Amino acid sequence: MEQELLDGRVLVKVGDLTKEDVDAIVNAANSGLMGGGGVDGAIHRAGGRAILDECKRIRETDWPEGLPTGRAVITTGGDLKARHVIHTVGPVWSGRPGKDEQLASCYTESLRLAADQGLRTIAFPAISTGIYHFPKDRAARVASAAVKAFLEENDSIEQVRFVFFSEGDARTFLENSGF
Ligand code: AR6
Repeated sequence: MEQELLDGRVLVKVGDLTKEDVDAIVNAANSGLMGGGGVDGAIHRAGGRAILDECKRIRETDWPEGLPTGRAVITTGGDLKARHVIHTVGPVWSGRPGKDEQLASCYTESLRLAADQGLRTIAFPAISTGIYHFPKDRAARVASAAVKAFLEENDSIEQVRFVFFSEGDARTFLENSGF
C-alpha cells in the first residue's frame, strides 16, 4: 500500500523503514543513542557498527548527558541503503502537557537537519507510537501538521515518506493526517 499526497512531496507506505532507499531514514531513538528495541534496534542491526561508533562520538563531544527529547542528530547510514540516519528522541506518552510539541519538534528538527545537509528525501517511522505508547491517531495529527508546515516553508526537501509497519497503522495515519 502506497499513497502520494501533496503532489508527491509526501508518500505514505507500508514497509520496513530500514530498507528505504532515501537520503536519510529517521530513527526513533532514546536519549542514550546506544540502540534499543523497536525500529532503533532494527536500524542498528541492519546498518552495522559504523552507526553506533558515530553515536558514541556524538555523545562524547556534543551530548554527554544524552540527546534531549525533541532534538535530532545525524550519522552515517552504515550498511543501509540510506546514506544517513537521523536520530531523534520522541516523548514517552503520559498525557501530560507538552507531549505534542515534543513530538512535533522531532519531525521539524529532523527535517531541518536534513535540509541543512542538502538532503532531499527522508523517511520517518511513526515516532513514539511503539514502546513510548503515544496514541497513533494523535501522533498522526501532530506529525502531519509538523511536516506540512515545514514543507510549506522549505522547497529543498523533495519527498517525505511515512513508513508504517502495518497496513492498519498506515490507514490510521491517513484517516487522521491533515494533508
Ligand atoms: N519499519 C517501520 N516501522 C517500524 C519498524 C520498521 N522496521 N520497527 C518498528 N516500527 P518504536 P518509540 C514501528 O517502539 O515508540 C526503542 O527501544 C512500530 O510499529 O520503535 O519511539 C528506542 O531505543 C511503531 O509504530 O519507537 C527507545 O527506547 C513505531 O515504529 C524506544 O524504543 C515506533 O515504535 C522508542 O520508542
